[in-house]
Amino acid sequence: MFGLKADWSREVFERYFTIGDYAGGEARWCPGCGDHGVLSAAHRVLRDAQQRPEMSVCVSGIGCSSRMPHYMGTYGFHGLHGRALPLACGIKSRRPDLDVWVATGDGDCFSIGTAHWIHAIRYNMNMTMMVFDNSIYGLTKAQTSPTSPIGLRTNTHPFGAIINPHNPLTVTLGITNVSFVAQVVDWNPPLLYETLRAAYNHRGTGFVRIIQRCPVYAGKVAKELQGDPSRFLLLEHDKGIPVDKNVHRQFPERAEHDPSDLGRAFQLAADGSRIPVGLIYSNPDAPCYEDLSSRGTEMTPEAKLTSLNDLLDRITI
Ligand SMILES: Cc1ncc(C[n+]2csc(CCOP(=O)(O)OP(=O)(O)O)c2C)c(N)n1
Ligand code: SF4
Ligand SMILES: [Mg+2]
Repeated sequence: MFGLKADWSREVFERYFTIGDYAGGEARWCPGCGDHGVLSAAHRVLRDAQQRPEMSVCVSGIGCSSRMPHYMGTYGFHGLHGRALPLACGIKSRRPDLDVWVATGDGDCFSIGTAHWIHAIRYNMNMTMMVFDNSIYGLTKAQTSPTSPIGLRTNTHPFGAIINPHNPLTVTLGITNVSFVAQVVDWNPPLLYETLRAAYNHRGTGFVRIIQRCPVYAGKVAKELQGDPSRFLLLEHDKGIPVDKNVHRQFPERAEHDPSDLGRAFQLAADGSRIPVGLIYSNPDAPCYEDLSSRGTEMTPEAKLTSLNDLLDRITI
């Protein structure tokens, strides 16, 4: 313990927070599930930021990945299917002082939650948005998701998925006021950590699509990708995600990409021949909705009542 520091109306002890302080209940995901790595990376980001656990909240929808709030030692809200983002935006607009982490799946975000995805990106509230994309509905045991590749056999398409998957990157890049788009795989811990850290430190909605292994229901998808690193293109730049030689070893194909170049970001996202990993687009100057919507949160209850009465008096006849 290092001493006393004022916090709201009470005094708290300042101390060093360890990974254990950010961990919640024991993670019940299947062995080999990529979600474990994402959880560890998020714990590390918070530990390295020394954010107080009670100043963070993890919000989710429904799905295997959406169980994340249970495994965080922060506040949490396990919401309804597809509704992680409106919950997160609501929390952020009333409590802009809290860190908000969103955990959502490819079904949760790109299917039932599509409308919220579009609007939340435009609102650009300061939060870290992790989309765990395993190309399948995992929790409900293998239905086709919007990102299931053609030919993937699922319970809803037993002879294989029949239309091309959604491209979440081009969709997100096309939304007005988009401010941060990154893509990463769950099986490269240093890149995963650095990407989540960059999203966390970015002011605005840090959209991170995490290509995630579901060995139980979509094992073939990730296995093919893991077995062929030349499918990926690692994006590098001074303004991008920091990478070291361990990351280089896993990604032999690399390109310089300035993340402020939206046109090039689109090209990279749309190019079906390579899967970009790293920071695809970033605009730190995009306005954040909560800067406007949180006006008045600092007012006392008495001041709020007076201002409400003034307003009503103005329209009284
Ligand atoms: C309104 C509603 N519709 C459908 C469901 C059933 N359901 C629960 S999770 C889920 C899909 C989860 O897939 P995804 O978001 O990709 O998460 P994963 O389990 O793969 O991590 C569905 C369809 C539900 N809980 N609520
Ligand atoms: S079903 Fe798939 S996504 Fe769900 S916990 Fe198991 S491995 Fe992970
Ligand atoms: Mg899924």
